[in-house]
Amino acid sequence: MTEIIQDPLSLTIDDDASVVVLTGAGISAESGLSTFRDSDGLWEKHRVEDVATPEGFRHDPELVWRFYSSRRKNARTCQPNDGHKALVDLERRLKSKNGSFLLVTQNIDGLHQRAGSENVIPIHGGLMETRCSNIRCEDSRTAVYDDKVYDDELPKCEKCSHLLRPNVVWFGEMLDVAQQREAIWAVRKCDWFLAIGTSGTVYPVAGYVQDARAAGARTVLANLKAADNLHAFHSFIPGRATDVLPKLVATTG
Ligand code: BJW
Ligand code: ZN
Repeated sequence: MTEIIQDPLSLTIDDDASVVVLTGAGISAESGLSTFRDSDGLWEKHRVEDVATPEGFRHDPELVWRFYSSRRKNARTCQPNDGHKALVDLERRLKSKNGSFLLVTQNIDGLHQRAGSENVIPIHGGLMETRCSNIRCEDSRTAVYDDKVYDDELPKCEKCSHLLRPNVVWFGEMLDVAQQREAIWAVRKCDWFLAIGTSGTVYPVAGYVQDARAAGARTVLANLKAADNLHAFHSFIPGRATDVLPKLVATTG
């Protein structure tokens, strides 16, 4: 049974705790970015297969680049919110005592990094990064910063002349092995595992809560509504990230 907690102030995360936070699109919603699976979310306006799979990119790269170009435009105008900032405060407090902090984010928007979070793994890639789409080209393994929008002429690799692609992880693609290893390592030895603003539908990260719990962590979901993997958490704090997180961080003792 998952316990429902209405008052985040009732939880105390000790200063010397080891904390892993997993965030999803919900934490950036109040910065003005769309989530995927809520009503009016990105998957209501676009078919996942068309814009977030390697097959979709092969079939219609212009469409995929329009999708990510439009998200680049939106992300440029957005600012980190009080939820992002509360996680920066938590990281600083834990690190200044004897605690540890790792933020694994599924978000590609870069808002955690812009807010000042330091120990961040962007496990689904980066919106403002581009790499070669040809897996035989060495530039397919090195992403470069790129905030340009491509509405008509698509970018090509200088080395092999194949199309460049956004440096994001699409369905059916492997996550970065080193990032996955680092995340799982931390998940298996943390005291607290906090998932924030994520529907718990996308694997492998939706399974991290089970690994954390099996290893003895206290597992907490802070989300607007129940996630698909709610049953795996000890506790659920319903609410908006900007309301819940500043209170959760304030209880660090
Ligand atoms: C608020 C709020 C507020 C709103 N405050 N909260 C095991 C079982 C079944 C399938 C698989 C499995 N293992 C792997 C798979 C296949 C697949 C998968 O998971 N499929 C499932 C959907 C069934 N996974 C993969 O393919 C992954 N690769 C992989 O595992 O490789 C090996 C392999 C391949 C194939 C088969 C088997 C193994 C890759 C996954 C890549 C996901 N990519 C995307 C798009 C790219 C990035 C981008 O364009 O941004 O990543 S999909 C999309 O979903 C995006 C997100 O990062 C991800 C998660 O979404 P998120 O963040 O949870 O958003 P929402 O919208 O779903 O939820 C937001 C929540 O916030 C909601 O609940 C709101 O209520 C809440 N909220 N406002 C707090 N203010
Ligand atoms: Zn190339």
